Amino acid sequence: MMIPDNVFEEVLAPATHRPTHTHLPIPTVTPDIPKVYHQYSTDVGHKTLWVVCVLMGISSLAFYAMAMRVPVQKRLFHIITAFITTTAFLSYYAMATGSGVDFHTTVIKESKLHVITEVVKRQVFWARYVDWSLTTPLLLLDLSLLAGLNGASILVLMFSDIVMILTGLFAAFSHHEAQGWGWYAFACLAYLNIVYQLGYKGRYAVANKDNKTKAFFGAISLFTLLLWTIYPVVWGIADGSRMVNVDGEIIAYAVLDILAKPVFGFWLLLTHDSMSRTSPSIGGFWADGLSSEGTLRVSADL
Ligand code: RET
Repeated sequence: MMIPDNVFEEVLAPATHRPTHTHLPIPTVTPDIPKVYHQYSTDVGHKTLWVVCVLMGISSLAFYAMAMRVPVQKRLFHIITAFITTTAFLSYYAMATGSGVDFHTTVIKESKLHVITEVVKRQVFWARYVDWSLTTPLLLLDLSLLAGLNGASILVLMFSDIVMILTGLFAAFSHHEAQGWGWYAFACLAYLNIVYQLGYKGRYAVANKDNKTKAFFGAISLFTLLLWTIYPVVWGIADGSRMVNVDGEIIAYAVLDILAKPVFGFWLLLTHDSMSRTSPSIGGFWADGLSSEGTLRVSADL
């Protein structure tokens, strides 16, 4: 899209903001006509979206190829990780081709007089939130399985994660600033619970594993938590306070997404493959399907 960022436009105050009660005294402070700012992405943002789309596609192909090279019993991490980058590929394709994006209007009022001083119409790429609501639980699942976290903690992690992303989406589309920061606070609380579950419960669970797995989980979970903490910071300065323009936001999320998905994925799968003797093997339904389980039960009865 070649529309310049921060296009400035002055409009007449909407009818609802013009005084209608003629019997009232003439106000001593005449409200200014609100200014409308448009914040769009430009060619730089558009190209960045395409670059990330291609990188996510290539990584997905590499992860599927890596999955095929290991026996099905050892493929769980490969499949989860390939699904993560495939979802990101689809979401970046949507954003690069102009889908999954909408305009969000924020009305800024002068605090005491409640007079509208500014109206900002900014592009919000909601496809990101669809992507994150699918991929962040999968990223956490990768880490939970690596640590050997119990089912209850995994469920709590998944729920907190979905709450974090959905409240983040509500924050992005809030009607006014205070409401938006309220949603943001809920999302941050959910994120703190993720940090607790992964950082505390995860470390506790991995303590029963071998030294290599312990060290690897320590490193990759720290990398993940540090990286994930940057997302709400970017949100705060981009969508939240609009200090960073839309291109800056696209570039920041692009770097973070590449680190959080393809880099994380290659690190996880290459290390997992190199530890193949100690990594868990999943048999039963995962490897053999339902029919062979039935056969086993019949023969066991005889
Ligand atoms: C939001 C805004 C509201 C507050 C918080 C957020 C956290 C988002 C996170 C996203 C992680 C995304 C990843 C994507 C990978 O491609 C929703 C930005 C806390 C942690 C890892």
